[in-house]
Amino acid sequence: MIEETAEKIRSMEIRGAGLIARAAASALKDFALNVEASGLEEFDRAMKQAAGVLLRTRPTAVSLANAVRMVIRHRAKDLDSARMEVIANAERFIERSLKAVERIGEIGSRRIREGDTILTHCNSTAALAVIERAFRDGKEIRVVATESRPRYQGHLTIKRLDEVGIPTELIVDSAVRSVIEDVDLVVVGADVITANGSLVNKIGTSQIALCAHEARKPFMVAAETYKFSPDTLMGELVEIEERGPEEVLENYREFKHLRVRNPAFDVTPHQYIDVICTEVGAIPPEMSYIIIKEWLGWEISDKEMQTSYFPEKL
Ligand code: RI2
Repeated sequence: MIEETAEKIRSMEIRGAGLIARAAASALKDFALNVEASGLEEFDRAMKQAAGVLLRTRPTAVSLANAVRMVIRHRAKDLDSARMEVIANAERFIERSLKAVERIGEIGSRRIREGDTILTHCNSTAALAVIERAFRDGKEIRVVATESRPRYQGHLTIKRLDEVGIPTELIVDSAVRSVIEDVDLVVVGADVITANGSLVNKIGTSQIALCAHEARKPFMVAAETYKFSPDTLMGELVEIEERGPEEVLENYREFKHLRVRNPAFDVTPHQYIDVICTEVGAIPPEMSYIIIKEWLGWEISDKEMQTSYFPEKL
């Protein structure tokens, strides 16, 4: 079950930062339910090993690390209570995560006005929640969606918007600057928000933010609190996942002097972000530390913080 879910996340059959986190929580729940262990120590060891397999699938998404950590942490003193606690943790995480997306839709949609044209990039459940909520509230809106090469997650976005009934234009990623004057605001999701409020999101996001900044168009990020990275408080840099060259150029092997690069994410500096809509409120990026401290429970001085939560240190 763990390996199966890990493979689906690796191959991006399961994708999107929130979905990955929920899938990991659900896999850990099943694992906790079924794993054979003679005692608490063996159970913890098995849980950590399973967590490591999931964590190694997609290195950038902090939602995965936050979910795994929230699920496997327990204070139980015996095997049965530990099992129950882990299962309850997983259920709580999944429920809260789904509620968070709904609440983000509610909060974020307040920034969308009647007649707005919204540009979005890639395929984000949280960003779509904002857009769909505005539409359901009766606002007449339009969307411009990018293709989001090389994996074309933009196609998932236009499919969803079409089902909902929102008029949408599809553009190639490089057309953003040409159309930005027709756009009223940008709404994107997040893979990671760092302690200083910068955004790590699908490759191309930072170019869009730059265009929006130049054109003085508001740039909104829709992100659950578990997309904020406690690790960055201790100066850790977010690892940017590099995916295979075949995603960009199928016949890349035919070239002798070519190296195809495929970074999956890029970093948008906090100066280009107007607001981050979370389930606990719409905050300026500079307030990210508060989210990490108050909502994720990490402090700069935290001892445990020094050890981070990557597999080998779990
Ligand atoms: P939600 C996606 O990553 C995109 O970068 C998207 O903006 C982000 O996850 C957030 O998605 P990928 O898995 O959690 O397609 O809002 O690489 O759905």
